Amino acid sequence: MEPLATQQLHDLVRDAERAISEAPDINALEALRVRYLGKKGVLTDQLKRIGSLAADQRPAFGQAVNIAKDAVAQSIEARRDALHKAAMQQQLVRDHLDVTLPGRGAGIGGLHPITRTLERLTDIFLRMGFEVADGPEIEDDFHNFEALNIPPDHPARAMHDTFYVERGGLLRTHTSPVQIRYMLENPPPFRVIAPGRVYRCDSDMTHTPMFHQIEGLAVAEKVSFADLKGVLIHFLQQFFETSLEVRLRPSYFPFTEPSAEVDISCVFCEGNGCRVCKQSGWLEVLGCGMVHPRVFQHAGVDPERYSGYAFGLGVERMGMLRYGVDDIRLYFDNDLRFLEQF
Ligand code: 2NM
Repeated sequence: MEPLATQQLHDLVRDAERAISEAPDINALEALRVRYLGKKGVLTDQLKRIGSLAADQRPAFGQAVNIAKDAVAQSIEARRDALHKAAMQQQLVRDHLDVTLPGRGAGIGGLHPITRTLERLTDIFLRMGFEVADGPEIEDDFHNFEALNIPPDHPARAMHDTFYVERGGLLRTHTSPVQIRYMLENPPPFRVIAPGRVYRCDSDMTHTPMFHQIEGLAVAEKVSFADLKGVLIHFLQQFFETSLEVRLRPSYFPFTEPSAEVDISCVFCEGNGCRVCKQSGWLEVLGCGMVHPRVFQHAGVDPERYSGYAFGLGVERMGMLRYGVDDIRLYFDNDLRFLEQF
């Protein structure tokens, strides 16, 4: 074989192998493959020289070119392998994950302050022998108004105070209809509280269209106003965890007679006068009274034989006084910075 051609082939392979071993990445390697082994590649071109060689040298030269091409192809494969392994190794280092590190922590949820307050209020009454009753939030005129001796022309019945729904339904404006339903189904004696959502067409600094109430009712023979006072004083001292002062002022509700509004000595200034109690030293916390005989008649209870007391309070307001929440709207914003404080 012509030594020159063989020598050139040798040099080509040597150059190719150096370039391949130094190829920085897969793209560069591919370019080298095209350059040496492609259809118009440097080694493929060598075969075209065959025509210019003596006939007896052609087989050996052809074989030499094929061997050279195989060698280069093998080098490319080896380099491709090496580059692939290096890339994998790099990715392993870059994406290194220490599975033994402690997690970020999901944080545990908590009950909404209204739920907390509702449960706390309910708990105190359960310990005093009350049971819990519930009923529908969509009520009718009879259970929400008529049975409670609220006359047809009473302002609470106006469209702008009550949410009316189709077919004469309405969203209960207090939980008293639960008490009416309870009396219609259970003979005295009993003590029952009705906690739950109530709705009034009202929205400003101190009112939200939905809020929560607990109303209580005790009916038996010879239940007195003194019983009512005793229960309320005990309840308020339990809820606020102090031996605060309790004061009853005469008031009016259509469903009780007599009726009273209940004040406690201000829990913020202990009665000395502050911004919250408007310098009066007293905070109004609930309404109460002796159940009106007409309510008993509507609810199937004999007013000659039985007497009863009833009371009602707002859960949002009680929570605000107990936990120092100064704006009712905070309860409904669902801002975690507020909620996490409970
Ligand atoms: C209050 C104030 C006074 C009350 C009355 C009744 C019922 F159904 F037995 F007649 N339940 N709740 C009542 C009485 C509610 O809220 C300020």
